[in-house]
Amino acid sequence: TGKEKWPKGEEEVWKAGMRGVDKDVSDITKSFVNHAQTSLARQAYNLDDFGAYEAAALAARDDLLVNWNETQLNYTRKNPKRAYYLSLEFLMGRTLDNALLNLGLKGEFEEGVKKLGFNMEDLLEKERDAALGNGGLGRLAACYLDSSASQEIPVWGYGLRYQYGIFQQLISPEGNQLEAPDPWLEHQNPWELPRLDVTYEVRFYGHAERSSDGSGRANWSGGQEVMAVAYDVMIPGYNTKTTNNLRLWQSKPKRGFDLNSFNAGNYEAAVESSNSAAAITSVLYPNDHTSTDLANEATVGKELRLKQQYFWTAASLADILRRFKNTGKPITDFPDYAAIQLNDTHPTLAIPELMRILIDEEELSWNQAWQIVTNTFFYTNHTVLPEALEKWAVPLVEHVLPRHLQIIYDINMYFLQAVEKKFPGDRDRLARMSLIEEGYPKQVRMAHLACIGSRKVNGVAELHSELVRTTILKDFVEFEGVSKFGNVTNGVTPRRWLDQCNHELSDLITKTLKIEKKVWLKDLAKLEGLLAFTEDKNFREQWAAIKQRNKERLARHVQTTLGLTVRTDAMFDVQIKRLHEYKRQTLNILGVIHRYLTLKSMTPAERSKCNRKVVFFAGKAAPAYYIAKLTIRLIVNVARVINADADTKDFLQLYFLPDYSVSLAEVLIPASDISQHISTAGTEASGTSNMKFCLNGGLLLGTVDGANIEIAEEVGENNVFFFGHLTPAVEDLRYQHAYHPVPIEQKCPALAKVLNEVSAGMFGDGGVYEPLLNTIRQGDYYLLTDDFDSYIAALAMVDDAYLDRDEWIKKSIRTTAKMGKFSSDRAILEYAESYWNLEQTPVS
Ligand code: GPV
Repeated sequence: TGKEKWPKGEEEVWKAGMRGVDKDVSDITKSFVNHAQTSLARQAYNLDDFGAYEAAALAARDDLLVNWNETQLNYTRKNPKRAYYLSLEFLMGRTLDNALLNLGLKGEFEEGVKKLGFNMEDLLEKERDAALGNGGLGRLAACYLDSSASQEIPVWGYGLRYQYGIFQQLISPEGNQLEAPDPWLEHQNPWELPRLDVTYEVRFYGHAERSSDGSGRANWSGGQEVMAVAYDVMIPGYNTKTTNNLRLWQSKPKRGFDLNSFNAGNYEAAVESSNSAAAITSVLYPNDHTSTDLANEATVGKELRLKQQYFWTAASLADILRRFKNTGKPITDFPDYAAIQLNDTHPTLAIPELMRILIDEEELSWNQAWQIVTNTFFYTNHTVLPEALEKWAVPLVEHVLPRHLQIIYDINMYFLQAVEKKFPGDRDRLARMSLIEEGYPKQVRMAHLACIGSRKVNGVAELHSELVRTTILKDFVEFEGVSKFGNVTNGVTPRRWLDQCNHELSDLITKTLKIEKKVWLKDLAKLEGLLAFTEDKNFREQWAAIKQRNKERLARHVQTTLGLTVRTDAMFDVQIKRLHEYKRQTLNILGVIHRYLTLKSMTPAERSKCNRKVVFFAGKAAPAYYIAKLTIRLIVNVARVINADADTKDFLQLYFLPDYSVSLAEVLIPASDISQHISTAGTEASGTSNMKFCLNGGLLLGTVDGANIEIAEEVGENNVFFFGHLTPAVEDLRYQHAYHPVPIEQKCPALAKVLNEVSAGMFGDGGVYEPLLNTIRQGDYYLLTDDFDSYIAALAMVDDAYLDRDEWIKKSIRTTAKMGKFSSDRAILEYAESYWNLEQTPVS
C-alpha cells in the first residue's frame, strides 16, 4: 500500500523510543533490573523471590504489550469479523510460564534470572492463581482464549474483574470444608492494563415508559447508575505475534458519593450507595451447576447476581457496539462484523439488551432488531441437569430491569404466536416452550430465551448435544428445525496441559517424533506418530520413567504442603473435580472403603500379591451444598483411619488435597496412572479433565458419558475402563427406585456392607454421615446401587491390567497418541468456521 503518513510528531524520534520484543538474554536481564529498580523500587540487596517474580513478570508483560499493540492495530486496519466470548468465568491460573512459552522466551528468561541469582522454578511458584471461575466451564473459557490467539483468530473475551476469586478451601480437623476469601488483587497484578478511560454507565431499577406513538419504543430512566471500568488482560498466542484481549469490567460508583444525600447531612446513606456500586464486581459466585433459586442465597444475593449479569452484558455490548460504530458501517451490517458467543445462559440478558439498544436508541423496528439479534448470538449449553438451568423470578427482573422485562414479554408474545401458527391449538406445547414458567412467582427461563435469540445452539460433546436436542430443547428442535442445534466437543490447550505441566514428556515426544515442538503443539494429530514406538522398549522405559518422576514431584508437593509422606511405588488413582452428587465422588470413596475391607480380610500372604495404590481426591464444594460437604468429610475421615492402619497402609493410601486449583491440577494430572470420571450416564455434559489426564498418558476409568465416549472412540475401547449403566437405562432405573424399591441388602450386598460399616462408626461418629448415606438408601437418584458392582469389577480390571506393567505402558502411549482431537485448537476452529464465520487474521 506504499508508505503511510506518520500519525504525529517526528517519526524518527518516535521510532527511537519504541521497544520491540526482547530476544537476547542481555535485553531480558536489562529489562528485569530496570523494573526491579524503578517499577518495584528494589535492588539486588533487597529483592526476594517474590520481587524477582514481579520483575520477571513486568519484563514479560512489556513484551506482550508490544505484540498486543500490533495485533490490535492490525485488527483495526483490516476490520475482520470478530467473535466475542462472553463468560462470567475465566479460570486462568498462573500466567508467567504460559506467557514465556507462547513468546518463545522460556529458555532466555531462565538463563537471565539465573545470571541474576534466581531459579526460575522458584519464581514461577510465587505467582498466585487468577481463579475467576468455579470449574470446567471457566477453565474451558481460558483454554479457548489460548487457542484463539494461537490460531490467530480475532476473538475477545469479556468478563468481570472480581475482587475475590473462588474461595480458598481449608479443611478443619474434623474434616469439614471451611471457606476463606481469595483477595487475589492484594498485590499488584502485572497481567492487566487498567483502562480507566474506557468506561460505560449501566442503569438499574427506575421505570420504563412505553411511548404512545405505536413505535414500540420506551424510555427507561431513573434508578441507579453505575460505572463500568475496563481492565485488559493480554492473551498471547503460541508462537505467533497475535496477542488477543480479555476485557474484564470493574464496577464503581458513578460519583464518589451521592452529593444530594451528602448535602442533606446523610453521610451514611451517601457512602452506602457507593458501596453498593462497588459490590457488583466484588465476588465470584461459588455455586457450580446451580441456578440461583437453589443457591440458598438471600434475596439480596440473588439480586446482586442478577445485577452482575446485567452489568457485564450491558458494558460488553456497549463496548462492542462502539467499536463497530467506529467503522462507520450501517447498523444492519452488525452481524457481519460481530459474533457473540454466550458461555451458558449467564449472559443471556445481552439478547433483550441488544433489542433495547436497537429499538429505543437506534430506533429500528422490532423486526429489524430481531433480525440483527438472531444473527449475532450463539449459545453454548453446558448441562442438561434441571436444577442447573437458570431461571429468574419475574418480580425481581421487573424491579431491577423494568425495560428488559417488557422486551422479554414482547419476544415471548411474538414467539408464542409463531408456535401457535405452526402447532395450532397445542396449549401444552405453548406452556412448555414459553419464556415464562407459570408459578408463584413466575420465572423467566433463560435457556429458552438464549435458544430463540441465537443463530445456533450447541452442546459440548456428542452425547450431550444429542440430549440437548431430545430432552431440554426438544420442542425447539421441532419448531425451528434440527440444523440450528449442533455440537462442538470441548478441547483443552496442549500448551498448558502437556508442554507446561509435563515438559519432560513433551521433550520426549519432540525427540521421538522428530517434529519441532512448535509444529506438533499446534497440530496435535501429529501425536499419532507415537504409535510406531509402542514396541520400542527403550522408548517405553523413558515414558515410564517420566511418569515415575511426575509421581515423585507430586509426592514432594504433598510432603512440603501437608507434611505427609506419599509412597511412589504404587498406582496413582486420581479424582479431581467440583464435588457434586452427579459426579459421584461418593461412589469412589465407598469403593475405597470396599477395597480397605477386602484388604483387611486377607492374610498377609494374600495381601502381598495385591496392587499397591494411592488414591487422591481434590475439589471444592459449593458453600451451601450440604451433601457435597459431607462427602468431603467422609473422605478425610476414611483417609485418617486407613492411612494409620498398619495392616493395610502399604497397599492403600488415601489423600484429600485441599484447595484444588489450576496450579494443583498441573501437578496432579501428569502423575496419574488412572483417573476417574464416573458420573451417572447422561449427566456430565463433557468433562475436560478426562482429556488432560489422557493427554498425559493417564488411563481413564469412567462411565459411558460425556466426552469419555469420544475419548474411547479415539483411543480404542481396550485402552479405557468403562462400567455402569448406559444413558437410555437411567430413566427406567429411576422409575424403579421411585415405585419398586428393592432393599439395598438384597440388591447390592457389597455396598450394603460398606454403608453399614460407615454407619457403625468405623470412620468416626457414624451418625454424622446418615444424611449422605440416606441419599443412597432412599431414592438413589444418581444410581449408586445400580452401578456399584460393575464399578468394583472395573477397578479389579484396572488392578489386573496394571500388574502387566509393559502392557500398561503401551496403553498409556496409545492413549496420548490418539488425543489429537481434543486440542482446544480443533474446537475453536470449529466455532470459527461453522458458527462465527471468522477467518484467521495473522499480524502482517
Ligand atoms: I452448567 N460445567 C461447569 O463447570 N459448571 C457449570 O455450572 C455448568 C457446566 C461444565 C460441565 O459440567 C462439564 O461437563 C463441561 O466439560 C464443562 O462445563 C465445559 O463445557
